[in-house]
Amino acid sequence: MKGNQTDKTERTVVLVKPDGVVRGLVGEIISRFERRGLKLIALKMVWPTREHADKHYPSQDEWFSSVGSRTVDFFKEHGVAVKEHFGTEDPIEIGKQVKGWLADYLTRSPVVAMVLEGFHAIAVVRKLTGSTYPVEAAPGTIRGDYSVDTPAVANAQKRVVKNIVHASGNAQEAAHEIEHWFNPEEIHDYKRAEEEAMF
Ligand code: 3AN
Repeated sequence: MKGNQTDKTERTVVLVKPDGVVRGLVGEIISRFERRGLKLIALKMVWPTREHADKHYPSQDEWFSSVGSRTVDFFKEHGVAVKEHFGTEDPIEIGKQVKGWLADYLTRSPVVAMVLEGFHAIAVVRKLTGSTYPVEAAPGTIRGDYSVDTPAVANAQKRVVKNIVHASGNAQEAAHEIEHWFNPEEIHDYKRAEEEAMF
């Protein structure tokens, strides 16, 4: 154990996506993580290539299926046939279409990539970020405070749901994303002033 680090100390990646950057929300977003007590240990602005954007997201059927199933459930709940938008009801095929839109979308403008460190950081950041579809995200979360975008509109326009930020979904994604966006020397180790007081 080093300082206040324990086995519950985690690192996670947040991207401010093109909609967050062009709407001028970068400072607001970073400050929400900072004030919660998460430590910013890496930060950069990058204009991703299509290939870099594509490799950010998993290509396993499990991930496609999870993105697709959530989409199917959303349309069922709202009484709209998912086939109207995607031409299929297969969650894996739907997930693949969404991934294509995502990779295109991430190349639209620079994104801001960061690594945050803290106790249970992956789950804490996901809570601050809010549900995937802003229309369903709780007030007080980033997505719930700054957007009402919905698949009902996004998919009719054949585009991603613009939900301002990406946050690693689990430890495996976090490990991949840290390596994907940062070199080891771009990640910093320092002590925050209030660490003594908080823990
Ligand atoms: P999260 O970003 O909350 O982890 P995932 O991993 O299920 O959500 O989805 C990845 C991204 O795909 C989301 N952030 C969102 O931008 C986009 N997305 C998910 N479902 C749809 C959909 N039905 N239509 C358009 N974009 C979607």
